[in-house]
Order: sequence, then C-alpha cells, then structure tokens
Amino acid sequence: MAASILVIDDSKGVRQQILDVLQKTSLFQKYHEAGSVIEAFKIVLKEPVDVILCDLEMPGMDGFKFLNMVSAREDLRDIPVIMITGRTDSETKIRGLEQGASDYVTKPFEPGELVARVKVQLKIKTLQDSLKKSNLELLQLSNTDPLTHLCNRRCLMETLEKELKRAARSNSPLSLIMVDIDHFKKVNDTYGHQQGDVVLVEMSKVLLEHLREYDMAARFGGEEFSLVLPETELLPAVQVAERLRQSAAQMSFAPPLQDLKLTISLGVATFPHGKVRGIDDLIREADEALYQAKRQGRNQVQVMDQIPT
Ligand code: GH3
Ligand code: MG
Ligand code: MG
Ligand code: MG
Repeated sequence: MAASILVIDDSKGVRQQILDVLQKTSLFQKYHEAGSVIEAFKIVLKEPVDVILCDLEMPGMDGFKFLNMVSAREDLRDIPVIMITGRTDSETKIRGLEQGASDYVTKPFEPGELVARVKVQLKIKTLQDSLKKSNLELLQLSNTDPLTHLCNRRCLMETLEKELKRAARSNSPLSLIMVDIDHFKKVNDTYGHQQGDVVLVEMSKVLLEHLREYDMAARFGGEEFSLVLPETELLPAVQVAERLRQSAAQMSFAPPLQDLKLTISLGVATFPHGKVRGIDDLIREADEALYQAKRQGRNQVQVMDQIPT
C-alpha cells in the first residue's frame, strides 16, 4: 500500500526543506503539505495519511491545537504525529508528547535524524494497520458460519440483544422467525452429508433473497435458521415467513439433487408481548411456534401464543 506523509509548517521554506529530504528516500509515495492547522485538518479528513510532521509554533492555531483535534477523533488518533519545534526546552517537548505526539525533531533539523525518526513512526503505523486488519478479519470470522457465510449463532445472539434493546427503547416491534428444514436427515441419508451441505448453502441463499433492508439472517445451528426482523409486527412477519415457505417448496437443485423436494417449517414470535422480556423468551416463543408447525404436519408457518400472560 502507498504510504503518505503530511508536513505542516507555516513556513513554506521549512516545508520545502523537509520534503526535499524525505523525497530522497523511498519511504513515501504521496506527499502532502499544509501551511496551517485548518488546511492540515482538511487534508487528514480527506486523504489517508500515515505520518504527520507538525510545526508547534504557528500563528493562529498552533501545533498543540492540531494535536488536540487529531486525538479527539477516533479515526485519526492512531496517525503518528512528529512535532517540529524551534524550542529545545524539555517543557515544550513534554507537553507535546502528553498531548498525543509520538516524537519530536528540533529545528534546525539534521536530515539523517529526521529520516530515522520518520522511519520509526512509519514502521509502527504499518504494524498497527496490519494488526487492526487482522483483528477485523478475526471478528468477522468469529461471527460467520463457515458453510453458509451467514451470521452464526453467536452473532445472532448479539444482534438480537442489540435489536431488542432498541425496540424497547423506541417502542417498536421486533420479530423473529425460526426456520427448520423438514426431514433433513433424509436428505443426508439419501444423498450423503456433502450434498446435505449443498442444500444448506442453497437454503441460505433463499433466505438472503427474502431479506429487507434491516433484516438479518443467521444459521442458528444444524439445519435451523433464524431471521431477525426489526420494526416488524407479527402479521407482516408471518407474511415474510409464508413467502419463504413457498420459495423453499419451489427450490430446484442441480444433479444429483435434481429430484429433491424440500419443505421448511417456520415459527414466528414478536416483541413486545407479555411473555417476552428478553431474547431467550423471544427465541423460546419462536421455537414453540416452530414445534407446533412440525406437529401439525410440517411445511407451514405457526405463530406464538397470541394471548399475553
Ligand atoms: P424434522 O422435520 O423433524 O426437522 O426432521 P429432521 O430430519 O430435519 O430433524 P433432525 O433435527 O432430527 O435432523 C437434523 C439433521 O440435520 C441431523 C443432522 O445430521 C443434520 N445436520 C446438522 N448439521 C448439518 C450440517 O452442517 N450438514 C449436514 N449435511 N447435515 C447437518
Ligand atoms: Mg512556525
Ligand atoms: Mg432441527
Ligand atoms: Mg429439521
């Protein structure tokens, strides 16, 4: 990835000197310069910057102000800022470091030292970026079902927790649909486990096709799936479930599954409801409705007991 540096100094001459030194190295592919804090801030908001060199003494807003502005923003906080100062007293340096600077160079600067200090900060920034990227990938991995790439159970629980709190706060409904494939064991027994997996992946695609903007599909486990429908009353949730049931019955598969006829059973539950206080209640109610659907012959949608207690 192309590394970039921003040099902030009110003196054009000083900026040029610094850029001349840095451009002789191959550390950066992009160079930005700014003559004031405002100009600099506009650049960091617009362009990715890896290292910042910032003059402390500037008319109007000074380097300390810039440090404050950068550390107040989470998206900018991790960009290392090297202070440039004409003052050699340790008080200024300490104040800068305490306000979030990563290092400092004193003017007039020694080119070799400037490059060495910039190099250290660029290295730290690069490592930090790759660590952030790995953490994000790990988080995604821990929330994703590896077979269907849907949200997994853990992620479903987190989403439900968040959505239920939101629904309670904003006095809006939240529906949950539990889906279970009918006689899935027979699919495995007839075509083998691997083909069973193919069916699960195809099923997840059908679920995704039925999602509206804020809905979320998850693999609850095995051949069971869940749909979270924020801002959705029981009746519209049942309509979604019914459309899903019909789509599942119309699914067609590639050989060797060409003769397979699949059906699903669905249970729907909605918050708010006298019986539902937390996500465990909501899941239990949807599960009970699903159990009813199974008992009453499968390939159907059932809803939670409507009478609040
Ligand atoms: P019902 O209509 O009552 O739901 O019958 P069923 O056969 O679908 O129900 P049951 O829960 O008894 O069986 C589910 C089967 O799903 C058993 C298990 O082997 C299979 N299964 C669970 N996870 C996976 C998976 O990841 N891949 C495959 N291929 N099969 C799975
Ligand atoms: Mg100055
Ligand atoms: Mg099951
Ligand atoms: Mg089943």
